[in-house]
Amino acid sequence: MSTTEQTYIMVKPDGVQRGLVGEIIARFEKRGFKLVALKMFTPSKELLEKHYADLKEKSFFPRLVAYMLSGPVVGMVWEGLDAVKTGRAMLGATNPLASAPGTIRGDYALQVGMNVCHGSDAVETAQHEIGLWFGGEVNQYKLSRQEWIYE
Ligand code: RTP
Repeated sequence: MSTTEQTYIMVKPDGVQRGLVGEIIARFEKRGFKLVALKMFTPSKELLEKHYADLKEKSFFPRLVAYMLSGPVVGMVWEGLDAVKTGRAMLGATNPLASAPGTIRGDYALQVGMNVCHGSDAVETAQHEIGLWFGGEVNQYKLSRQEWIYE
């Protein structure tokens, strides 16, 4: 069953440095999703440790945290039909070499440690991440072009 959902999408430090913020926003806008929150900032180590808590036993965890601390990120909340699953599909596989061309990672990345963007992997995870990164605060508004996206 398809449902209207919110997902947390984040342009990672390499995506910001490479000037891919506009491209990533454009892809979500053009697909038909609604932007309900947007913020640029350098995350704290504590926040990253909470965000990636499920990975803390992994050998790559310290490298991952250092990478995410290396510069500002752009966090966003996108809303729409099946936003979580579709957002992940638009990002591509975690390892960019396994990502299909046409996906963000498949078009702009080569290595897992520099994979440009993050996307929530489940509806519950998305709600948790929106709470962590935005204190749960998102905008509520009617998007006029919605009538031309949904039948
Ligand atoms: P993300 O949270 O960034 O959307 O990535 P994901 O769910 O597709 O993948 P996950 O397994 O949760 O990994 C989170 C991020 O950790 C880095 N990573 N490095 N083997 C490695 O060196 C390795 N594996 C994962 C990546 O930045 C990945 O996106």
